[in-house]
Amino acid sequence: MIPMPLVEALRNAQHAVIFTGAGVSAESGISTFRDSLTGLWERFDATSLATPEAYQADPALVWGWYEWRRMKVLQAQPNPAHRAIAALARRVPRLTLITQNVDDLHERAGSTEVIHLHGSLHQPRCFTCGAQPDVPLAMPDEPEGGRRLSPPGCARCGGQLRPGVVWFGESLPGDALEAAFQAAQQCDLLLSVGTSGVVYPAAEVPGIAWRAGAVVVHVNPQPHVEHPEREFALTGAAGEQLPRLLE
Ligand code: BJW
Ligand code: ZN
Repeated sequence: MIPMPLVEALRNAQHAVIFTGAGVSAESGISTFRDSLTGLWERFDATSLATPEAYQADPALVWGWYEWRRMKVLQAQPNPAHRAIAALARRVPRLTLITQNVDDLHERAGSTEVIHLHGSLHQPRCFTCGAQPDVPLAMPDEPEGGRRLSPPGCARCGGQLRPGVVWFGESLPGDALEAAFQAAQQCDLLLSVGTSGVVYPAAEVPGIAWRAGAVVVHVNPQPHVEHPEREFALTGAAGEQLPRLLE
């Protein structure tokens, strides 16, 4: 059963925010970061792969790992959770979709104007001059974790391309962060879907909405609810829970 106050909040919502993390893509076969055994940071060392220092120390290791991840995303399909989110946007007067994910599965499910707080696997850029050329995927099939692969050179400045994601210690894109915080401040309902909420500043988004008076809902097999009076949990997989909101 969906809790009655949540049904009411959905029915009355004028501006809903959906804030997603890796869990929304889990049912598409894309690994989360911190789930035990399967999470990327359980199997791979984040400091050797997801920092600017790691890229500078060993660009081929980092580029090859991210190209493996890009390949996994290109082979995956949106799941019922991505599709339910796209459908919800047609039901509420205004919906802002904010994702921490670097995949493009929301867009492929039909969502538009997605705010990507942590960049995209699909938009590499030059480490030196910031140019964003199209880079065809080099490999149709790769071993788990990818293989060392030298990053392509930049046609404009001769520098090296890097994955277009936000690594630890890097600033988030300012326009995206500003738009996300503003939407959280203004919304009356926020659904936080499939995120552990441990990575800042993105993790501030649900709290901003809650403090501004919004109803906050966590869709997660292991939800974390702090303020039960205006915060709810839909406990379970996003691909099962989100379609129920459309019934
Ligand atoms: C399901 C499910 C299903 C499973 N259905 N649900 C304050 C204190 C301490 C440290 C910091 C701080 N402020 C900033 C920092 C440093 C750092 C940080 O936050 N560290 C924390 C880990 C402590 N932040 C940064 O460095 C950020 N930059 C920054 O702050 O700049 C300012 C600055 C500059 C200079 C110096 C210092 C500060 C940048 C953070 C960038 C994060 N990047 C990553 C990698 C992106 C590239 C890549 O993809 O490789 O982003 S880390 C990784 O975590 C990725 C994700 O977007 C992010 C969040 O993870 P997410 O999505 O929540 O996934 P999981 O795995 O954690 O959770 C999955 C959830 O799904 C779980 O809850 C499951 O239960 C659930 N689930 N199956 C629904 N079927
Ligand atoms: Zn360049």
